[in-house]
Amino acid sequence: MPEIPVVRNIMSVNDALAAAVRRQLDAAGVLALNIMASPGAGKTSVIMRTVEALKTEMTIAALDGDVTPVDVEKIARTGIRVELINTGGNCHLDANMMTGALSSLDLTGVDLLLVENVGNLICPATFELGTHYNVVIASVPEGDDKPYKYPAMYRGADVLLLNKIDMLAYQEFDLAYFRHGVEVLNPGVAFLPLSARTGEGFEAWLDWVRRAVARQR
Ligand SMILES: Nc1nc2c(ncn2[C@@H]2O[C@H](COP(=O)(O)OP(=O)(O)OP(=O)(O)O)[C@@H](O)[C@H]2O)c(=O)[nH]1
Ligand SMILES: [Mg+2]
Repeated sequence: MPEIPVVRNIMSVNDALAAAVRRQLDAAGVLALNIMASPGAGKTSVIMRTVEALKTEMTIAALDGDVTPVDVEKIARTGIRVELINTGGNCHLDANMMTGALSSLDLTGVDLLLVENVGNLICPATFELGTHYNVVIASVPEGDDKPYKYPAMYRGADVLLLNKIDMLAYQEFDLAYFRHGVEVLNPGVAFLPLSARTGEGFEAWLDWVRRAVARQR
């Protein structure tokens, strides 16, 4: 019993910081996406392909929650502003880390901020960052049972990408079973199957991003 008030307290502090982050983003006219997935599902690949497709029509920046600069170096090659949020081994980003990152990342002129969360389907689901939408990326090689195993992550998605659909030809993946699990948890959630490798299905995702950015402007 004694832990319950402490946990509540931590979450309410995080929520207050997240609300402040949201106000900062809104004041700067920035649309921010919290991109969550298991390790290797394709967060960095989706970010890079999105940046390459949209960087001539809007200004994009990125933050990467990680313990090494590997992904930051990849994303930097696209030419956008990107910074590492070193989580020091924590399995998720939180609003306090966002506050620190936004004090050094120049948001001037930025339309879209892509935040790559730590690869994990459990911890990141609990912590609000102040971003506008939760983007969850599932991927074919992970298997079709993931909504059933990680309900909080799937329940909290505002848009769900199913990446690596080029792998459907090589792996058993029951799309109807996957979708049923998603629908039970999150009825009507935007569901966009795509491949960050081949580009198949990517245009629908880019349109979703364009619409979200236009609303924020
Ligand atoms: N076949 C296929 N491979 C992909 C696709 N998208 C990403 N990959 C590959 O999957 C691997 C992991 O991709 P990343 O983008 O690094 O995944 P991530 O989610 O950022 O991984 P972490 O940051 O380590 O959690 C890389 O080898 C990518 O080339 C895809 O659509 N199809
Ligand atoms: Mg990555």
